[in-house]
Amino acid sequence: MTASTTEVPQTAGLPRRSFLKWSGVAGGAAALVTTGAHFGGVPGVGAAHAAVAAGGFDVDRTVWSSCNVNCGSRCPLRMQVKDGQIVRVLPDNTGDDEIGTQQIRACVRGRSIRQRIYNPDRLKAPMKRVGKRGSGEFEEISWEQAFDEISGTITRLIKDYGNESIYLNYGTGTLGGTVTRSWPPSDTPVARLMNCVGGYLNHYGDYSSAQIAGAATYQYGGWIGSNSFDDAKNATLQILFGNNPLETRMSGGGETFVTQQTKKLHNVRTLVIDPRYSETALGLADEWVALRPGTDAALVAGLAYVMVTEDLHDQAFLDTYCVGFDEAHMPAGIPAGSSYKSYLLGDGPDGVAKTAQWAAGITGIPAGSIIRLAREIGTAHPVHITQGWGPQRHANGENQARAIFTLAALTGSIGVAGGGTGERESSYGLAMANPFVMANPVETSISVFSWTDGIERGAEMTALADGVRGKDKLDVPIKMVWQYAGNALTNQHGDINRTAKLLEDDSLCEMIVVIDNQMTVSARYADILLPDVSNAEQLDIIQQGSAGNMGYTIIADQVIEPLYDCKTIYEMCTELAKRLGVEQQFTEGKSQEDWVRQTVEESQPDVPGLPGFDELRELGVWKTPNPAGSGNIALADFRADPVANPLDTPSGKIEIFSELLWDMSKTWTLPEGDKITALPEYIATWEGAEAARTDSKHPLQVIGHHYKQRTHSTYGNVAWMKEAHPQTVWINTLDAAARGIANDDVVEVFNDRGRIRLPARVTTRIAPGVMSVPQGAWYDPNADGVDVGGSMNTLTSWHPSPISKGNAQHTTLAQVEKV
Ligand SMILES: Nc1nc2c(c(=O)[nH]1)N[C@H]1C(S)=C(S)[C@@H](COP(=O)(O)OP(=O)(O)OC[C@H]3O[C@@H](n4cnc5c(=O)[nH]c(N)nc54)[C@H](O)[C@@H]3O)O[C@H]1N2
Ligand SMILES: Nc1nc2c(c(=O)[nH]1)N[C@H]1C(S)=C(S)[C@@H](COP(=O)(O)OP(=O)(O)OC[C@H]3O[C@@H](n4cnc5c(=O)[nH]c(N)nc54)[C@H](O)[C@@H]3O)O[C@H]1N2
Ligand code: SF4
Ligand SMILES: [Mo]
Repeated sequence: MTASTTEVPQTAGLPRRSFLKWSGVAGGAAALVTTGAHFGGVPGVGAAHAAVAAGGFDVDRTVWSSCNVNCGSRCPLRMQVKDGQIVRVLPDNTGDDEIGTQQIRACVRGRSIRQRIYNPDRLKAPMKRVGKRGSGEFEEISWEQAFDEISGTITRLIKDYGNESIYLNYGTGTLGGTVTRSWPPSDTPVARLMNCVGGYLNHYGDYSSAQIAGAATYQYGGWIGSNSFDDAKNATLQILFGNNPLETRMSGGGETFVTQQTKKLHNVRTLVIDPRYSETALGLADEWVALRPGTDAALVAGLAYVMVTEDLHDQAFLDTYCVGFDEAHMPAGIPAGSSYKSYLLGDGPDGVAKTAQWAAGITGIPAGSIIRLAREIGTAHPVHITQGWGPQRHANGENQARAIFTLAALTGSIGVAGGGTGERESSYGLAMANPFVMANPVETSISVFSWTDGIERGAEMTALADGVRGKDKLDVPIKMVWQYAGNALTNQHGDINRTAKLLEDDSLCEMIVVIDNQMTVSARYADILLPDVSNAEQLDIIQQGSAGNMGYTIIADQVIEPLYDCKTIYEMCTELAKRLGVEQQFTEGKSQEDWVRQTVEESQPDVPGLPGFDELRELGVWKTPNPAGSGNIALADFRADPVANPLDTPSGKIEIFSELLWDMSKTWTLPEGDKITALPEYIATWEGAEAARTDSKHPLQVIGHHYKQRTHSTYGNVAWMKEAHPQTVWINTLDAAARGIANDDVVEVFNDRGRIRLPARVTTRIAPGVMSVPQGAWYDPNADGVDVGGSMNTLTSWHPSPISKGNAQHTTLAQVEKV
């Protein structure tokens, strides 16, 4: 494939989702009606400064705070203080146990937050690197010196290289905050500071959902979500593809409660399609369908072949609402044999019929099961289909996601109650304002996953080869990285050993500023390390809580004084703004509390019933049910009238064949073996299921599921959590037996990029040929370079996905041996 001057399609832009990162948020503010009720609640218990003795503890006061990490929930926490110290953490006690009015009970992590706040790893004073970068050698410096050095470097870099040389790295440690918010970059205090001095190099996409966001853009014209989980009660069949709400949405504010209750009350038959027998398979599934990672598009093709040849698909739906299913519904000028039906029947360029036997050979699911499942799916209506983000965090992730959307189209269940689009479930959230955000004068952005390329070879990166947006190419490499509340500088990015080596060379990236409150893996790579307070040490508003059919907001008050010599991010950015001559622009003369008050005031018109700041502060958490009633139905308006409510695709319809991708497949330059296809075809990739069978050195696929011990790396240094949920590698009994590995044996998992050491969990809960290393453990190389922390990213690579240039971190091959 060759590069040409064709423009990057506009639709390639990640559609700006509402503030809620975790779900396609239902509707807008306009139709919102609310009861304005604060559900239940014991008067006085929530009051910020009331003296409360609870559970026999003698405490001075109970203060509403929160857990703001990036786990898909946002939990209110009631922190009890005695003599200036948090002595006890209690969950939400407002509401009841009904869907839509439930208590937002914190999970085990939030309840152990004291061990994070008072952790021995807490950063205590500003520090400057003295040894080689990454050596972990620092000396304490004054705040004055830290601010002077950072502002001096920013001024020099802007003069020498321009604002595009300064990058804000991904970080979601305070995703729930508003003034303290750490992602998206545009909404952070660091961005506000940089915008006052000309802007910064932005990123698009995120480590969570880069590929599915790209997929949704081409197939649906943007991020539309699927029906909410409580709507599954209206289905005859529920299917979850790599969707694990019982572990990844763990609180009463998450989907754990909604999915469990819906299943309990309505008992709709449920399939979980996942290489692992996940917590969700355990808790919800009537049938677990175990497949090889990265093969969902092959499974869908096998199912679709049976449905189409047995006439079990919804032809009328496909004719009316879709482009590209069959030859009669193709864009003009596309060669014959390019439709999805032709692909299925073997009438396309590859000449291969996608029979159940064909799919069985790729997915590892028996052909008989595929035929049975196809008949079940084809005769059930409506079918509630959602996918998590496991299927798309792969080298062929865009096609994985699009294939699952296509299955939803074949069932004709899109836009109806009990159906779904095949995207991730949506949930209801409040339309809150965020007055703190300022526009970035720089329009250039790179994919979230390509910042290491930006350091290594930034000026060579182009739109058509690397997905640079806003410009044909980057002019300068990245010279400075801000890492605020993130561990993606190493631990959460691909290939830690390679990343560490890149960062060690301080002639490339000249300045790294890390702002965290723990001595994390990424913090070791800082030139200047700034100790932030924890959220218990400052006031903020947690805007976008959302649980199924309930939206909520939390005023997280200051519980204790800042520990050690820590400062708030607002104070840090204000001091830097002062030195850069933009203090007035940055603060507008306002305090942090002023910004929180303004956020409430500006939100009130769009969130009817939202109390004022002072009342909210007393209430702590304020909840309101979805005014539209139970169950959000994605694309209901499109289903009702596709002409009046077209999608944002070029055709206005669901594009099973995407002409934009067709053009990209001819104009983009891709690494050898990578492929962009106009149809949601199965693509065998580097380090994929088929590569495993021919790679004698590294014959096992490894995924890194999201684990209850941690939220990524956060809480990874909390003793209670490590004890309750230890780090282990999941290995199938057959693979373990073949290698003489018994349960609890210490093993090493390795490939050419690295080696990790951890105990084995030998289990039939994972498919043969597959391992899983829960992602987020803290990288900890010993003298031999073996990572005894057991971090998944010691094994992953930098190789991005073809369309979104996203992180394909679940696509990894390795071998395992007993130590
Ligand atoms: N192999 C593999 N890698 C993955 C994934 C995967 O599935 N597999 N998942 C990816 C995904 S989906 C994501 S979202 C990313 C997440 O990557 P990150 O956004 O980097 O998430 P965390 O590791 O939780 O890092 C959050 C950081 O914020 C810090 N923090 C917490 N509270 C505060 C605070 O109040 N102030 C400050 N300044 N800092 C604070 C924490 O100490 C921690 O260092 O990881 C990605 N990496
Ligand atoms: N406890 C906890 N909760 C979290 C997080 C956390 O770290 N800990 N992280 C939060 C964040 S930021 C995010 S983005 C979400 C992540 O949410 P997800 O991305 O959905 O989580 P994963 O665990 O990566 O994947 C979900 C499931 O997909 C399966 N899977 C992997 N590959 C495939 C495949 O090819 N096909 C199919 N069908 N299934 C596959 C995995 O085994 C897993 O059970 O979770 C959030 N919630
Ligand atoms: S980690 Fe998530 S679910 Fe658990 S307490 Fe924190 S916000 Fe709630
Ligand atoms: Mo994520």
